[in-house]
Amino acid sequence: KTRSSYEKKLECSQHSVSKKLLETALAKQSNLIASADVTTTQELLELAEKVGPHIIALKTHIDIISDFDYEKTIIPLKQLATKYQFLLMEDRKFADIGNTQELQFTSGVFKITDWADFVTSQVIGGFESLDCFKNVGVVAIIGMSSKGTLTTNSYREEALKVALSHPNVIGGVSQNEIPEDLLLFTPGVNLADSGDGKGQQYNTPDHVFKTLHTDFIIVGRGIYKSENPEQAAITYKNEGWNAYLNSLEKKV
Ligand code: UP6
Repeated sequence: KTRSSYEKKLECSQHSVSKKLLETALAKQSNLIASADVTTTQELLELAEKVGPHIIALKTHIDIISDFDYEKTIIPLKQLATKYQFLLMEDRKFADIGNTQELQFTSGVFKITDWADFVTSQVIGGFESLDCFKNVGVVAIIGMSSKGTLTTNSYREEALKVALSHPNVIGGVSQNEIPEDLLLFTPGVNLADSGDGKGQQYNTPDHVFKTLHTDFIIVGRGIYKSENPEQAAITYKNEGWNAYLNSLEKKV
């Protein structure tokens, strides 16, 4: 079985954020999302500056930034996103009732709605809990990469029904193949390690393109913990792009 190309997916995509992601992937010949799991504004901006040219999106956990300040953190981050043409993905993994998610999305100090191009959300709160993410794309958490996760087969099936039916959802995070109508985002990617001693489980870019037909790889420590994050980003970008090209050709 072969997979659809990014060009084909772009033709079929309905959501403006899916289109932007696929257009960026094709323009930069990259399917790499860097996960910026750093804890200061300076580290965040330095990382974005180094990896920006090579990625299609920067994934944040904005609530781990200890000196967060909208003016000093978000404004320069948005400028870098424009300069280097990448999207901002806030990995908030919302998991509450719609009203609370709406407040978490729009209020507090982070005001995610004002700057994120797309966000991650659990679908455990059901279909209507996703209605509040009107101005962004949602990536639904379908399956997790950690050892012992409760995202079993039957959970994933039900989660996919919600994701496929909701107009705000552009894709899913999963370690399993999902229907092609959704973009597939796969974390747990590392070329050097197989785990982190805290439950994380890693695969190579080649593996996730070949077996899951993923669309985008998410790499955290493989890049930001590396001695040379820019070089690491280039390596993951090239590995990811070659793995994508191979997955187009090879019959699996
Ligand atoms: N992430 C996973 N697995 C999931 C969902 N999300 O690892 O199933 C996120 C983590 C982290 C990043 O929250 O930000 O992807 C992976 O980082 P790493 O490459 O350093 O392990």
